[in-house]
Amino acid sequence: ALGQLRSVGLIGAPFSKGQARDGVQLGPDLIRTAGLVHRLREQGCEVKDYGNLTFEDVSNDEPIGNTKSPRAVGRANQQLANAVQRVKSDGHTCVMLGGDHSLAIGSIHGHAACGSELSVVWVDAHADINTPLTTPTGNIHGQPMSYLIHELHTKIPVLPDFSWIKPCIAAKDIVYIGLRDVDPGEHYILKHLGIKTFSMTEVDRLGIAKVMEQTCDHIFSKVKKPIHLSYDIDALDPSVTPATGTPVVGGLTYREGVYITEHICQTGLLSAVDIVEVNPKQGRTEEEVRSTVNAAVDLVLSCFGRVREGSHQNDYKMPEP
Ligand code: 6HN
Ligand code: MN
Ligand code: MN
Ligand code: MN
Repeated sequence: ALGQLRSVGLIGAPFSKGQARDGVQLGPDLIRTAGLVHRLREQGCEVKDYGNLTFEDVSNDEPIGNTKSPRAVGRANQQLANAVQRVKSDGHTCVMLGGDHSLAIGSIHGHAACGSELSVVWVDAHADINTPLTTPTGNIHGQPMSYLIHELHTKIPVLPDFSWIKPCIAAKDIVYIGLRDVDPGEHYILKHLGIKTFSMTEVDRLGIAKVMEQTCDHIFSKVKKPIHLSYDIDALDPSVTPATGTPVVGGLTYREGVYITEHICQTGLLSAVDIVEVNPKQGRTEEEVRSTVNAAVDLVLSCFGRVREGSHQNDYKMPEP
């Protein structure tokens, strides 16, 4: 049957300063143009579109150590955190369309500010858990998790416009799926904190169904916390979603990617979703962009009740001859 009527609050965050490639700020409008709101309503969801945030240019945003554009990233995420908190207090499941993955700082922070402890399911080729001191690139989209985890608090140096950020996630409440490009410092952190990870090796070994069973076993071990799903489109294989800034071969198939969102939907605990790193300027053809954006739309739809077996409304009337 069609999904329980769920209300979705949509926020666009056209932000790109967490990394160097132009174009990722075009993600929110592209995903909307592909019909996201209409298709969510068609499948029985109520949708309130809160529109796009607007981010002011930050002048003299000099790197701190290696870390680039800290002030722009700090301010954009503070705005986003406030917006997500509002969407959640209005009673919606929040969908944040990025933009680059540095936006997870504000999205998760704003979600956590609503009170209850969260589980985070992070679907990505990358772990995005570098600190400003372990980052090999200086790009903050490779760092968001490090600012949010209680256990890493003492490893984070002071950055301008980051002082509002308070760690809000416990290492035991995080599950990673899809990893295949993890930096040495990140690997140390993941092992040292005992964070649950399903790299592509585990996806190969177990299959996606067991990965999702074990993901849920892990995050439901004690109390059932609301789930924050942070979905980097580069988790999928570049043959499916090539229009992204840091593609890595050997990724999730379209079917595995959608299975993850179908399963998370079924838990009934999905409370916020990020869809990030869609970058049309990284597509070499129209078709590459189309395929990437369609996958992003389909992932959101299956977060909110779309199932591949098909569905019908409770009052469906069979046409009589
Ligand atoms: N993403 N680990 C690399 C870095 O720069 O820290 C890549 C990060 C990619 C981030 O795709 O959201
Ligand atoms: Mn990634
Ligand atoms: Mn489950
Ligand atoms: Mn990412």
